Formats: sequence, structure tokens, C-alpha cells
Amino acid sequence: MNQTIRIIGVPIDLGQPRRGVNMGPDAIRYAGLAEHLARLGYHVEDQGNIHVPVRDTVPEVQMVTEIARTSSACYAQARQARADGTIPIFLGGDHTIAVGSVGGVTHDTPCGVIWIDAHADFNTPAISPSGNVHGMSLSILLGNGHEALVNCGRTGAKIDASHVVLVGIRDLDPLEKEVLTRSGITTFTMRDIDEMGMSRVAREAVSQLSHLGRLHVSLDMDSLEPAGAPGVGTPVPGGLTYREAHLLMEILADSHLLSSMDIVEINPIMDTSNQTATLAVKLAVSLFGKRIL
Ligand code: Z70
Ligand code: MN
Ligand code: MN
Ligand code: MN
Repeated sequence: MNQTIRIIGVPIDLGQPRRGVNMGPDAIRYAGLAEHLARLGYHVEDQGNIHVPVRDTVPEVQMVTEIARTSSACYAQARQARADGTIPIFLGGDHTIAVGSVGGVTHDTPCGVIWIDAHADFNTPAISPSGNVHGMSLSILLGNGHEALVNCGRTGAKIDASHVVLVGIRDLDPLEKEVLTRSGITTFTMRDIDEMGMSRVAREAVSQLSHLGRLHVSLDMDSLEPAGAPGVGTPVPGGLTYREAHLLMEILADSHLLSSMDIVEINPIMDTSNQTATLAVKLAVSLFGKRIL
């Protein structure tokens, strides 16, 4: 019996100001995600997209309500995907999709989360300089922030601070930095990756989370060096190289603990020739077990 991967599109762009991220799911599909995973031997099913209202039709005061509505639908899909014994891959959309995806996959049992991002997404409404909800997703999952989002799917925190590891971090807001430090979350910044090497970083991440028995990878494509991944809302210089990102995926694959994934923040309007989605597909293929030799 082949394992089943279930693709779930979440075309949400309500967590940040730029149009275009809503086209992420189709850009990733067009780059051949399903075909490449099928070639690895998986049975792949595509559930299509969760309905999200068009940004231009949502008044600013309704934004959090609509994000919560989408998150609940995403939570339900995540929970169902697990109940059906499949491996869900959530295609964003901005990083607010993790509120529902991580929430849903942890409905019955906890799960280790590897959050790969230039940012920590650890703001709250009280400290966020921008107010953009995609910069708050991880904080929401730990139980802090907009109530409608914190209580999406089930009441309160969805994950424990010790069950998440951040990788690739290089852009934090001043107060976000303080709150992140106090949280005790294991964080591998770009400096850590430069000093330790990705191999050690990836192995330490796995070893901290392996007692949980499974891993969710939340891949924000702005973690990568913008030269190879220009199709994101806010490119930040000094990111993961192609080789570092693949090595991370390969070491995570070796753990055999992968049970779900998000691919987020791809903005096809900012991209050239769909190269960011193409890179995301290659990384997913490494994560789901393609070996060079
Ligand atoms: C900033 C904020 C952010 C992208 C997350 C940035 C957040 N810390 N940006 N992902 N692309 O607005 O909270
Ligand atoms: Mn993010
Ligand atoms: Mn980011
Ligand atoms: Mn534990």
C-alpha cells in the first residue's frame, strides 16, 4: 500500500498587504508538485482550494474574522487528512494558513514543528509594528493574540514552545525579539547556520523533536536567498542557499517522521518564470524522500 499525500490549497492573502500570494497554490500546482511526488511512489490526491474571499471585497475591520473563518476550514481539512491516514501538504497563501494546518494536525496528539522562515512570525497585536497577521501566526499557535484565531478549531494554545524549532531567522522586530527570547523556543538564526553548518542545525532540530514521533514542516519561501526565490512578498537578503535548503530537507527526510507540510508566501506576481514555486516543489521532493544515490 502506497502512502497517500493530500494536497490542500489555501489561497489566502488577508494576513499581509500585497495581492498575489493568493495565487500561490496554482503556481505550485503548475510547477508539478503532484506529478513529482507521484514519481516518488506516493498516491497523490488534490482536494482543490479552500474558499477564501477576494481581498478587495473584505473591509479592514473584517480581516481577522475572515482569516479565522479560513483557518477553521483549514483546521477541519487538516484534521480530516490525519483521520484518513494521509500526509497533507497545505499550499499557501500567506503564513496565516499555519494557524489552521498546525492546529488541525495537532487535534489529537502533539507534533514537532519545524518553522523555516526569515521571520519568527512571533508578533502579537500589542507589539506588531505592521499589524499584519502573517507576522503573528506562530505566536497565535502558542496561545497569544487575536482571540478568534487563538481559539480556532479548539480553545487555546495548539503547540508547546518546546515542540517548535525555528530555522533561517534573520529579520525580527524589536519587541518580537524580546518575546521570542523569553519564550525559550529553539531558534537557529542565519548566524547559527553559518557558524554551525546546516548539517548540525538540522540534526539538532530533529533530535529535539523526535520524541513526539512525527514532524510538521512549515516552509516559508522567504527563508531562501532571494536570488533563487524572488517570488515572495518581502525578500530578505542573506537567506538559505539552494544547497543548505536541500540538505535540511534531506536530513529531515532521513528522520522518517514527516507527517505534514506547509508551503507558504509564494507571490507569483513578484516572481520570474515561476522559479520560486519550482524551487518549492524541488524542496518538497527532497523532503518526501528523493535521494541522489
Ligand atoms: C514583520 C511583521 C512577515 C513575511 C512574515 C514581518 C512579518 N515581522 N513578513 N512573513 N513575509 O510585519 O510582523
Ligand atoms: Mn512566515
Ligand atoms: Mn517570512
Ligand atoms: Mn515534549
